Amino acid sequence: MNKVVKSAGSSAGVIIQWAEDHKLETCFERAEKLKPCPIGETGACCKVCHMGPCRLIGKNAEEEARGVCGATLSTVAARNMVRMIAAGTAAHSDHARDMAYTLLAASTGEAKDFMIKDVKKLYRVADILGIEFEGRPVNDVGKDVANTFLQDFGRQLGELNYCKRAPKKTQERWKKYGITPRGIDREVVEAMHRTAIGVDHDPDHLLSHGLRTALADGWGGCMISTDITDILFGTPKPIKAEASFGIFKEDEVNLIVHGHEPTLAEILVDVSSSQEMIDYAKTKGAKGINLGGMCCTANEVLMRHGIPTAGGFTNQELGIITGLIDAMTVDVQCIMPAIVDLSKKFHTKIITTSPKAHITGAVRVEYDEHHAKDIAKTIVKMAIDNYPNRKAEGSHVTEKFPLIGGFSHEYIEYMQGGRWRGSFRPLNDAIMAGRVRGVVGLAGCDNPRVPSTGLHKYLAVELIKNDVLIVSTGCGSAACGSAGYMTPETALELAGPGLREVCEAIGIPPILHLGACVDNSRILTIATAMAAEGGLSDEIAGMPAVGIAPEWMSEKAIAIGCYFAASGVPVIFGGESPVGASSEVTKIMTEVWMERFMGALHFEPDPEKMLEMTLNYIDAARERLKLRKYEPGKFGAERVLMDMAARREIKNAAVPHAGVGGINESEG
Ligand code: SF4
Ligand code: MSK
Repeated sequence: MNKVVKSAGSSAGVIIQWAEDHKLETCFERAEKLKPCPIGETGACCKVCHMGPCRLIGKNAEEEARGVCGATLSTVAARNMVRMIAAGTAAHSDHARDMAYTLLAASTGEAKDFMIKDVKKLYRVADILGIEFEGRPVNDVGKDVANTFLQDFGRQLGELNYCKRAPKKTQERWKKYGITPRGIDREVVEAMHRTAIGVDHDPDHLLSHGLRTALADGWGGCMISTDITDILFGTPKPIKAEASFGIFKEDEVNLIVHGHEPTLAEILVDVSSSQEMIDYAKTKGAKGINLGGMCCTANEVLMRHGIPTAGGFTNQELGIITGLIDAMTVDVQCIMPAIVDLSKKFHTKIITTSPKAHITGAVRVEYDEHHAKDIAKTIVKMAIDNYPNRKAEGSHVTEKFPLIGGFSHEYIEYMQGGRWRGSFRPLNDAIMAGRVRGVVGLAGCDNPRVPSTGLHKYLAVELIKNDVLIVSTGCGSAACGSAGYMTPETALELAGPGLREVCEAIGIPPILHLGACVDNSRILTIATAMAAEGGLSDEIAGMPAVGIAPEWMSEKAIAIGCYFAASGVPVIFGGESPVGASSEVTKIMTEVWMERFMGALHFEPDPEKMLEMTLNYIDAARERLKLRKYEPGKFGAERVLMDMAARREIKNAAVPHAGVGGINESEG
């Protein structure tokens, strides 16, 4: 019998085999043993009250099955979906709330280890928020920005500050269907209220509030988090990094940051590279300190400092099994509690840092932004002190791949024309001419229930072959980076002729790493800029663009999928549908949302069908926009994309910077 492939990552496969040979259990084995409950999997189980749980199953369940209270299958499936959206929104947005408080504390001087690094971004954000900034002290503006964002959480009426960033027509659609979000906390609370026993029972009505909650995530929590992180730590610009397990060093202290929050990790970047700590590491026999990352905390420090990543969600246990991690800090979200027991089989210290999250058996060093540097020093010292305890055992692999990350919305604009002529015109023109067929956001988790990272890899290659430009975030980026796809050379080797020319002219990879999961908000700002640029759709809806999360597992992914659908993007998720038991709910989320918003949320487990659906959506949008029919290798006339030499000519007044892979650095 053929052995089941558990991960499509070559190094991951080696480590999984080593773990099996050494009787170590991982999520891959647990996923095999523990099959999903078929009732819960399709949304047919209700447990919102203690007359249940009610399982709405049977031959004619859709027509006949009722819970003890009389709830139909459609009500139950819709309620389950809305609760997932609420939980995902709460996670991103609670992270954003902490970022707002850090900005406030940095601006008042209470968090002395933080300061506003990107003043230009602060001013841009202040401008959008209608906050006066000219001639004012930077910290005063920072305080006003933080306080204005904080109002978005508790606002009861009106609308979120950032709704106005969306194209006018997109806003009008939200108003027409009553889904403009008011306050983030309000939408989450109302979602929980409506889905409690005996409240909202109409599936469409329920799901509309689900969309309003999801919009509070996308244009609220996620966007606030992205912008404040840029303000505090710098707006990303292209930067070299590496990915996969070969980033661990045999002769240095390996300290890994895992989770989602960037604040402590930023300070750890500083502290771990300080001479004081390097000297201390040497006293313990190490040559230095190697800071690396996992999941989205990794993406945050990769985007701004080029800190290497050991990969996404399903790599966390495998990293420990290398035996090379001396300490792993974990903050919030996507942390498997299993890593604590596993770490005890090696020497690795798991350190929980968030006041909101602890795992029994882990070491606890609680993070407090008012003493960030001292806490970071304690953590780095713990990792160094643990280095001499490292044993030779573990599955050491040395494979790693170079990647280029750091594609913020601001940089993508800059790279299309330089400091003076930056715009989205060249991208829009390339799409109009058929050189770029469309754009796909390839995002979401990796998942042990499929050959992990395999669907990301398959779709990434097939899409770029078909001249589709990919923007990626979260574990989608980790999967592509760990496969070596995030380099400009990939365009030469794998991309279709049109996309290859565009990537060559600008010097970019065909898959642009936009950052962490919260940075999906960057895709919203890019789509808005493309709409404003003209020539395509004048709203997000109708663009030749699709969102895909082929291996999703988190409720956060559901919230993201729904905010894209409500913003006008067709979205395709992998795996079995969590509302599959109800054809009514499935219809609402595909056909009804398509009619109202030109967005949808599909679930499709077959990757080939996902690809087909994606290309069909893109081609249908091209046809609607009356763009040239896409034919590989045949393009219409368009403006010439400026290469480096041409750009230098028009930019002689600008200060030249060192390029990365043919890309100039942004001015800020
Ligand atoms: Fe059952 Fe209704 Fe209670 Fe749900 S709310 S568990 S369907 S009785
Ligand atoms: S970390 S939400 S596994 S993308 Fe953002 Fe990855 Fe999914 Fe977590």
